[in-house]
Formats: sequence, structure tokens, C-alpha cells
Amino acid sequence: KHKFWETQPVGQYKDLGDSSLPEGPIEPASPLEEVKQEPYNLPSLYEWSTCDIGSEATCTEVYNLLTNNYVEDDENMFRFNYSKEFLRWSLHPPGYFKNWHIGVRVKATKKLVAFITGVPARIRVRDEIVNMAEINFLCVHKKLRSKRLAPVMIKEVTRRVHLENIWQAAYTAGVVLPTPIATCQYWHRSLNPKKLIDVGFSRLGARMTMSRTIKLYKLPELTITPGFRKMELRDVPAVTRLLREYLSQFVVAPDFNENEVEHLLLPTENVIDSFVVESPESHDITDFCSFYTLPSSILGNPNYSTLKAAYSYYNISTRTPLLQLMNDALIVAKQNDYDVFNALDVMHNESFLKDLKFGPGDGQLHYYLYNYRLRQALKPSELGLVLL
Ligand code: NHW
Ligand code: EN5
Repeated sequence: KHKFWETQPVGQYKDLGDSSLPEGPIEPASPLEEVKQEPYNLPSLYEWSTCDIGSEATCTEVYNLLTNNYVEDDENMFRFNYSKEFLRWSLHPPGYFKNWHIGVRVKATKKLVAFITGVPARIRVRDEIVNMAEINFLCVHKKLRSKRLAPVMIKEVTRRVHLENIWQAAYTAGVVLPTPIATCQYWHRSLNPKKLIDVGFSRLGARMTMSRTIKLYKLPELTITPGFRKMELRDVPAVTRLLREYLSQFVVAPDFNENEVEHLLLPTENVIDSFVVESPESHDITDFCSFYTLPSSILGNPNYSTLKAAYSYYNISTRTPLLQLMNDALIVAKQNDYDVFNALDVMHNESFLKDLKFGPGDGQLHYYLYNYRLRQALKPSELGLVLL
């Protein structure tokens, strides 16, 4: 059934629940000299092209490919529309490799027709910190689908990751592949219910009118928690400490240092928003919340072209109840004109989703590790990892 994935070092269905198999790498690291030195062969009309996302022209090409060909919902009503600033930010974390940003072009015209990326990350699995690649933005132009290009691209990114002496990867997908380490549910909190209903993102509930729906989702104009403010550069050490302590309780979570927190969590306009609670008495940073900006194109609607969505990222409460902290996150998202606030049921998110009027979406997100076996699938609440 999975001609490609059957050949890869990933958990296979036949091994599910076999508790005699050990946890950890499925195959050992090889000596670097044994890693294939030449790129994999593409069909003869195409060529590999390392993409310098720092170049405005290349970033525009990638942006256009993804805007027109990346992930859609199951009814093809919405398509992710990552911004150029977002692509630059997410592909340039500390220690990134340009060579892991891989394009495929038509030889004759140089048109970019496919893309896949990796970025390095240290991810802890139970008590082991593993150097990994986070794989994202796999995309093949709609006209070139089902020609088995994706397996070649996955093998090529794997080869380039191996050349850096890294042997594991983490990735998420909306589709089921061999074999998820966890399956998470998307939840959505309407901020602009009228627009969401108009564009078909949500529906008027049974026995609900538009005005009752608008009232149901109304939020205060201002945040409630004293000391709630935007994160600043000076907060990086405190936020790093909070985050490291918080993430230590999950089975799979990133191992962030201060450099990474600065890059990934310091607010960047229209990319990432982060807030801290600074105790008015002690001036300690006691709580933290963050969300990233990922609009979706609305396909074929005469009145609206984009849906502005916030995606819950990392949230930590030590003093402020998580419910109140996330309510403040909803308030700032509303102040900044987001239409919807999305979250997965990872970490402690279950504890606020229903109370804050999130509803389950029609999409799921499956988490995967490459060349690392877990004995059993995890509950979403055992995951401390959010990929972009
Ligand atoms: S998930 C988003 C993926 N992108 C999209 O959904 C965009 C729209 N779709 C497309 O562009 C986030 C195409 O449909 C794609 C497939 C390109 C998805 N992951 O070329 P063929 C990520 O970016 C398998 C993995 O004919 P296609 C994460 C499929 O099961 N595999 O299909 C990416 C089949 O294999 P099988 C996927 O439709 C993680 C084969 O591809 C997949 O023209 C990548 C068919 O290929 C997916 N999302 O192109 C893995 N979708 O065995 C990283 C389909 O079943 C692994 N397939 O026959 C780690 C690497 C690094 C290791 C380092 C040590
Ligand atoms: C790699 N980083 O299906 C990620 N989204 O629920 C790649 N549904 O937005 C993999 N179909 O339920 C991504 N509205 C996999 C996800 C792909 C995108 C996707 C889903 C997630 C989604 C919306 C719109 C559905 C439109 C028709 C949805 C219901 C909202 C409603 C609000 C009020 C309370 C109940 C829920």
C-alpha cells in the first residue's frame, strides 16, 4: 500500500504494539563517507535548485509556488498562504543550512515546480535529546502530482540531512502515513463569526441566529491579566527558563536555548506574537503565551480573499490560570483583526478549549518521527512540540 514508505526507517504497521522492539533509532548512523555524495536523479526535464530564501526574488518564487499549490482543506475551500516574512523567519533559525531548502525547477525555463525544506532542531524524546531535522513545506505543483516526485524529494532532503551527521527528523501532516507518533485534533475559536460563516469556514449552529452567534463569541475589548504585555528582548532569559521547565514534562518536546527563543518567540510583525505576564509586585515573568500568523486564501469567494488565522504556539502558566491567559490571547488576536484562533489538543490545551468556545475542526494533524521508534502512540497531551 505504501510503496515508498515501506522502504523507509519509520514505524511500520506490522510492528505496531510489538513491545519487544526497543525505543530509539531504527537504523544506526552510518560513517559520513558512506552517505551518497551525488544528488538523487530527477526525471530528465527537472533539476535540483538550492533556494536562498534570503534572496527576495527566490523567496517570491517559493511564496508563489506555495500560495498556489500548498495544503488545502478536504473540501478545497481554503489554502494555506504563508507570507514571505513567515517563510524567511521559519527557514532561518539559528544554525540553519541553506542547502536544506530544496527546490525543483524545470530545466528549460527554470520555473520552480516543487519544494521541500528542513531546519535543524534538538528534540527531546523521553530523556534523550536528539539532533533532528524538522521537515516542512513539501509541495509539488498541482500539474506534476502523482508522478512519484515526492519520494525523490524526501530522499534528497534525507541525504542532505545525513551529510550534516543528523539521522532523525520530525514532521507533521494532515494525511496518515506509516506511522503517527500522535494524532491531534484541530480546534477553532471564532473571532469574526459573520465572516467565517459567509466564507463557509463555519456554519450557523442549529437554533442560532447571526446576532446570537455574534454575541456568543463577543470578547472584552481589553486584556484582563495585570502585567500582561508584549514580550521584549530583555525577557528572553526568563522566557527560556519558563519554557525549558514547562516543556520538560512532555514525552516529545524541543530543547530550546536562549538564541532559539529569541529567534522563534520574540514578536515579529505578522509572523509571531508573544506575550508575558510580568508580576506587578516582583517583576518576575510568571506566564507566557504565543501564536503565529498563518492566513489562508479563500478559494472562489466573490467577497473575501483571505482568512486571517492565529495558531496557538507555546503557552505557559505558572500564576495566571491557563484559561485566563488564553482568554487574553483571544482578546489580543481580536484586537489585531484575526478572524479565527486555531489550536491543537497538545500540551495542556484541552483544559481551555471547550471553556473558551473553541470547536473541533474537520482536520487532524498527525505527528511523525523519521528513524526513531516509540513503543506506543502518544496522547496529544504528551506532546510538547508545535511545528509551523
Ligand atoms: S505536510 C504538507 C505536505 N504538502 C501538501 O500537502 C501540499 C499539497 N500537496 C502536494 O504538494 C507538511 C503533494 O500532494 C505532495 C505529494 C508533495 C504532498 N508527507 O509524488 P507523489 C510537510 O511538508 C507520499 C510525506 O506521487 P504527490 C511534511 C505518499 O504517501 N509523504 O505524490 C513533509 C506516497 O508514498 P507511498 C507524503 O501527491 C514530510 C508518495 O508520497 C505526503 O504528487 C515529508 C506519493 O508521491 C506527505 N505530506 O506529492 C517526509 N503526501 O509510500 C519527511 C504524500 O504511500 C521525512 N506522501 O506510496 C523525513 C526526511 C528527513 C530525514 C532525515 C534523517
Ligand atoms: C504542516 N505544518 O484541514 C501542516 N484545516 O480543522 C500541514 N477546517 O481549517 C498539515 N472543509 O473545521 C495541515 N471549520 C493539515 C490541515 C489542513 C487544513 C485543514 C482544518 C482543520 C480547517 C475548518 C474549515 C473547514 C472547511 C470545510 C473547520 C469549522 C470551525 C467551527 C468554528 C465554530 C466552532 C466549531 C468549529
